[in-house]
Amino acid sequence: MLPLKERKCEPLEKGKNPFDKEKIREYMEMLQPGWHVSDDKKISRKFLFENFKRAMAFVQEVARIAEQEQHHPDICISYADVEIELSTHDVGGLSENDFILAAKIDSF
Ligand code: H2B
Repeated sequence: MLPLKERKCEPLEKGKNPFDKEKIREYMEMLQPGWHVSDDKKISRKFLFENFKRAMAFVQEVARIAEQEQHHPDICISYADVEIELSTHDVGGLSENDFILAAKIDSF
């Protein structure tokens, strides 16, 4: 199996099941520390920067990867702090796509 950051997000059919607790645990182990699971439905991580300009450069890079992968995070920017939230709308929870994008963001 390729490392997560080298995999590609794939479109998922609606109605496919989201990851269960066991799958979430397995995939969380492949991410950097700092990611949190909420309600088994989304993962999030806060990134803190020196200033607004650096935070925005990071957000632009996240946006570029998200468009490339066609998998889109929620992004909350508060001055120099950025929170990334990932969840797969098409399955109503977490899928491999969320963890692939998280691993790519971890590897910036
Ligand atoms: N982003 C997220 N976060 N969840 C999705 O289910 C999703 C997406 N679906 N980006 C993608 C687009 C889908 O509409 C396309 C066809 O791949």
